[in-house]
Amino acid sequence: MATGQLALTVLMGVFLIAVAAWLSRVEDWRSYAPLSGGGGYGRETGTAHEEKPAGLIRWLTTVDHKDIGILYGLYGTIAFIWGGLAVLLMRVELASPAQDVIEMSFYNGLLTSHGITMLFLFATPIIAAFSNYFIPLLIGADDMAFPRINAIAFWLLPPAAVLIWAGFFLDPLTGGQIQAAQTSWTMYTPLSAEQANPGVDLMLLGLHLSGVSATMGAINFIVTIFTERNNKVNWANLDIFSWTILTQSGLILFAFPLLGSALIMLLLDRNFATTFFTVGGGSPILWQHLFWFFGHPEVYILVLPPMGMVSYILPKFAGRKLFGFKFVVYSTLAIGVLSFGVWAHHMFSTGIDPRLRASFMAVSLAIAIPSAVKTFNWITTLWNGKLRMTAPMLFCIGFISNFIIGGVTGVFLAAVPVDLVLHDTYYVVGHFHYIVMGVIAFGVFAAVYYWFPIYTGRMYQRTLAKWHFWLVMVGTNLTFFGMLILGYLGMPRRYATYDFNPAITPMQAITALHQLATLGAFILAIGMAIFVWNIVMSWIEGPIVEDGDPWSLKETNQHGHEWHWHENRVNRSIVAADGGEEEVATDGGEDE
Ligand code: HEM
Ligand SMILES: [Cu+2]
Repeated sequence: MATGQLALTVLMGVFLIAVAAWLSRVEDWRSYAPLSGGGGYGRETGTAHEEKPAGLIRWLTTVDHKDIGILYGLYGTIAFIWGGLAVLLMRVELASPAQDVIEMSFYNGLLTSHGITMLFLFATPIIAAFSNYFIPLLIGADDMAFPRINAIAFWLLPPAAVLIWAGFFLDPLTGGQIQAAQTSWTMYTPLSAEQANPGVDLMLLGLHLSGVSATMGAINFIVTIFTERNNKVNWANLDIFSWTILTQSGLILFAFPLLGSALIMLLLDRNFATTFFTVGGGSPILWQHLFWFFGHPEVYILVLPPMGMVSYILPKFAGRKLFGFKFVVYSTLAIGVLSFGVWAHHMFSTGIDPRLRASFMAVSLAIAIPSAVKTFNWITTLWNGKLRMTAPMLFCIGFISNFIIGGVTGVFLAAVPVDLVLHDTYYVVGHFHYIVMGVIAFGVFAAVYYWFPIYTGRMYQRTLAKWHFWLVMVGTNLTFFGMLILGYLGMPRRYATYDFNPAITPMQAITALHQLATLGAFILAIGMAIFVWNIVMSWIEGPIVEDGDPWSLKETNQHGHEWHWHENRVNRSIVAADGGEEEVATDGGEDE
């Protein structure tokens, strides 16, 4: 035994030295991608760039930040569809009180997969889609600081998804030996430690991989924003979106490695008889501390960049600069710092020390202050503005109104006595969906429409975009406001069936609210189908944007770096069409 271990240790040492030796021989590992600009302009003129291989090989080997951004976007969209279909099935089951459509264990699998997918495979990557594409353009850099690490970070994600979803595919293949994990996205122990289903292990491994990917991306963004800025871009005039990505990356750096460690500990508990989280040896509460020390910052990891998008886009259609820019930056940093001090508000009902509870309540209420600062800044930016109700603007306004509901319900939950009543009811589900669907997804939609001409060179169909907005806005509020009321009526979350004592709550009210929520979910799904259709069709055959300033931003002096880059590209392709010389792409290095 001892000699075996010794041999293994020596082997590992040799291996590590070999890796180090190899790395030291790889020259220029901090290399740059070829000058970007091959992103597809010139397609219309037939002067495609030679520097990138064509077709599938290009997408498999690309290290261009714009290509990687698009890959992240495609990935996030697929994950959103998967998570959306899962939830539609769940909502169908919940439309009636009895268990009549799907198996309860399947419901639990869907519930787990929906949460994990939406948070780790949709929301995190979809933000990376925008940051990868636009941060270098916004700060006047050629590319990310480490283009290859950027590509590696993305390519860790497809295997992560395969592992996370593996249980669903392997269930029929293995005759039920390996099933989808049924731990819920919080993976609370002892349930998750004791569930003897290899599907859980596969999911934990996939989750670990997705965390490694996010951490690699975060390091890349921090280095890029610190070292690759064009010399005209200093900290004082760094745009608000880059500020939020910088803060987000800082949060990822502290939060995700912790999740990774906790996942490893859980895997060890499951497979190697350690006792970190067991009832006898360790403590299930330890899991909750570790999980939520990651989990609460995670929600700000997801919400800060969309806040940055809205802070960036809203002023463009309000015709005036963002009100109190500095305070929007400060509030971003304040939320970033505070978010690490509130995790135990998810644990008020676990029996932790009441003094601890009180201090966590205080910090949680304090976080409302920087959040309110942001909200008032957005509203003040709108005030007396010359509003243009384009699709991105509609989504920005929807974002703010949903954020107010999501935020205020959160303040309620931060109060210990209120939380003790509402914990683990649908009120919680309603609260966080106002944020994840009504805020995070809305910010993303605003950004998709706002930047559409840049990454496609075309314009989307505006009428369809407005249909998308109204369906999603109505669907979100119908579904999740219904859930807030369900929570007040005492409906617990995570159940596939329900039954109530009429003396407490009439069954008809519960059923009707569930049906309302199901209706809302389907309205949402129709809106999303229109969105995907619009994006795909407009990408293929939308009208080509030949204007360097399609949103008329020059009028209000808000033509940012990325549009400058776009304008250069448009001009270049016009020159090329004339048979003239092509200039070298400079990625919008100059100021506007
Ligand atoms: C598209 C419309 C959506 C609908 C109709 C919807 C609906 C639901 C429902 C019914 C549940 C299960 C509640 C329960 O039984 O306890 C749930 C859970 C969850 N959803 Fe969504 N959802 C949507 C979008 C999203 C998005 C965009 C995200 C993330 C970005 C998300 C993240 C989550 C998470 C993390 C959970 C698990 C929460 C927990 O158990 O702690 N959802 N959702
Ligand atoms: Cu929290």
